[in-house]
Amino acid sequence: MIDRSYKELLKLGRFPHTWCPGCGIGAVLKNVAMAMKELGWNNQNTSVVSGIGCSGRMAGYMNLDAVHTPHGRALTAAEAIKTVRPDLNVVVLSGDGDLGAIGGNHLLHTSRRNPNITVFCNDNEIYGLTGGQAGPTTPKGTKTITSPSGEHYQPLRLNRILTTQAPYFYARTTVYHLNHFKACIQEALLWKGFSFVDIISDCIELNGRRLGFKTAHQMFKWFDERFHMVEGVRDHLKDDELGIAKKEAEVKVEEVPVGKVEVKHEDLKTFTREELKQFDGAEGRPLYIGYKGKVYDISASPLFQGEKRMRCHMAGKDLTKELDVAPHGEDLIFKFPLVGRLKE
Ligand SMILES: Cc1ncc(C[n+]2csc(CCOP(=O)(O)OP(=O)(O)O)c2C)c(N)n1
Ligand code: SF4
Repeated sequence: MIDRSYKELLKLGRFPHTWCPGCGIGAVLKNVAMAMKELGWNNQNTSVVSGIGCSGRMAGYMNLDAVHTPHGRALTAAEAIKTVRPDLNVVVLSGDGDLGAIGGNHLLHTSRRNPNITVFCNDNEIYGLTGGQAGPTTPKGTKTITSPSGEHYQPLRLNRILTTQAPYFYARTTVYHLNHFKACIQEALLWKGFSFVDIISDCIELNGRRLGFKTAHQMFKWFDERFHMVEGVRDHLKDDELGIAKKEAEVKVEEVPVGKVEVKHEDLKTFTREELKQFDGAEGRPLYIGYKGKVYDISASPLFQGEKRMRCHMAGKDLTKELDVAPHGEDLIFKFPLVGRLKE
């Protein structure tokens, strides 16, 4: 039986959606929702952000906290959300015009800062919403409403820009190469750092027809002629390649000081839940939390610093349930000193 549970992540009450029949955006939304559902991402742990354009409507159709930003500003909002709520999964769904033209400067600098967010770019090589003008990724020579005798300029090569950063994840796929498309989405969502999936997609109405394609399927076949898949880990992709180029950030492995002895579970200091409550960070007290039977001192966490000591209401408690739904919760905890165990 086909698993349709991904529909829980869609605002079906807002359907029918505004997109033209045959437009590739629907495939992007559906496959992103399917991948999120498989990973257990939901409205408790995930936010989505879009800019403006036909593609920019995607976030609004998701049953998640969604932000519809001004044109070109999706990455600024996404990075801000991730900064104040590092426990959330943050995903950007937008178009090539929104991300690469008016939002191009943010793309340069957000990718450089490498926040842990994923960007899905519906790259239909045109400004769809506004009537089919040439956009930043429109191939040279393409006839559009603003370039009736063929676009003059070379397109912006998103892959070349994004693969010059220190760590990076850039994937190029198409809405036609379904298995490849799904694999890229999944891998990008799991990538720790900034990941960008450039999804070649069709705007059949305001680009395809002008190019002489009668159906979306004819356009898909054209994608198949223009691009081919490559396998394995790459440093970068050539302009006609579909694949993944990535470079991981160097992970610093903390050295265990010589002579440090691992403390056995039974030798750890025990805390009852009542005792734990006293370590609430107030009035200079340390800030402890419980996780899976253990107690960690998270006083040094940046999330609990500053005048307002944000989130102190979460301290002095067993946060196992909360951290288990926060995808990187465990990673956040384990780097803090283990100071005891919870009394069952
Ligand atoms: C500041 C500003 N400038 C221009 C526009 C007009 N505008 C709306 S959508 C768009 C292009 C969107 O292109 P893309 O991101 O490729 O999305 P598509 O519609 O092709 O999916 C433009 C130029 C706007 N809304 N706001
Ligand atoms: S105008 Fe183009 S991009 Fe917009 S919904 Fe229609 S086919 Fe899709």
